[in-house]
Amino acid sequence: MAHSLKFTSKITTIERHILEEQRFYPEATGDLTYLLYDIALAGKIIASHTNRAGLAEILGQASGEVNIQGEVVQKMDVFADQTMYRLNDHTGRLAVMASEEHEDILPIPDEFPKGKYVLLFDPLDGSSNIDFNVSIGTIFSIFRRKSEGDGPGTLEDCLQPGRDLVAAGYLLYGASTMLVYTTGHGVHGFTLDPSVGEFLLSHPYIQIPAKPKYYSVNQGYERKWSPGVQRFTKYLQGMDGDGKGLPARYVGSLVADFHRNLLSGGIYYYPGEVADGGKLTGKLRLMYEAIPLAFIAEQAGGYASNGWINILDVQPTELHQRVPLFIGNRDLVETAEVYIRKYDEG
Ligand code: AHM
Ligand code: MG
Repeated sequence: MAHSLKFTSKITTIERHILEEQRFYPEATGDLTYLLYDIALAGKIIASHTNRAGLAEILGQASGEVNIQGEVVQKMDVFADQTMYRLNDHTGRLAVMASEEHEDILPIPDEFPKGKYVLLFDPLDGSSNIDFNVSIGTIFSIFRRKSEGDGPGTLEDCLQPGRDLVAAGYLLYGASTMLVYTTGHGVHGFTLDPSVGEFLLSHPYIQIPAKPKYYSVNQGYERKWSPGVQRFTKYLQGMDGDGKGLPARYVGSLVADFHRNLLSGGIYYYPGEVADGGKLTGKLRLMYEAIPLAFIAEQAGGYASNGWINILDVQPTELHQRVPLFIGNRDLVETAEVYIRKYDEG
């Protein structure tokens, strides 16, 4: 008997998807397309390493995990950092890069041409989870260079507000590896099929569900929070105002916590703590963590704030600037802002 050819959906690889998105930019040269391919490839390479985490010690030399100089296998975060850099330093698409692992900007080596884009990345986020086989991720942001000409990119090229993002995304190394990205035309998620080595479109046009399911915060630090944040947390727990009472989920890897809330609805927050001089500072990095995820949240119908204003409107002043972050369903993040405005000093 002939089988039915009425398949319900087409299979789309990330390559095809990125190429198809190029139609939004009739003037496109293909540079952004190839840059995104290279990031997807970096993700596959990093995933193939994170999959083997913990094996290096027991397999040792037999697995080739000791390099030619006899040095012990690289730490996973160093490997991820170098993979992102080495895949992108010579392609002629970038003016400059910056990584959460390095204090200063990462110039493109003299011998390679400089391009029109700027790449910022957190190579392996969730570092405290690496040793425990808990999900971790890579986060990236792409800007257009601001400096004129085709010389080396500058620090100013890197310090751009989220509003100027061209693309942003993350790789999540979880039960499966996923790549989620946006170029400002919706958020799309791909799942890696490890047997064929392809990212396949699994979550087109992600929108945060209107009804939130979880709140995510490290409640162990509650004593350090401002009155507004403490009170907002009570609201989420159903103990203040009209809050309904949400269950909590907290992985401690931003990508994993963000991704779950993106698909289930909810809010993640890492509030500021009162530091020296009474100033509130957050833990998360504006450039490497908050800005790219804020762009994705907004594209998925959500919102990200530092408690006072939209993260995408914060003007960066330093590469490693830290910021309080509230991100997820728009109404929950706006409610956090209301509490902070009402109970905290400006
Ligand atoms: P990292 O860049 O050193 O990994 O720190 C960022 C991580 C986030 O992934 C996570 O949301 C947060 O730090 C967890 O911090 P804490 O352990 O204080 O809850
Ligand atoms: Mg990080």
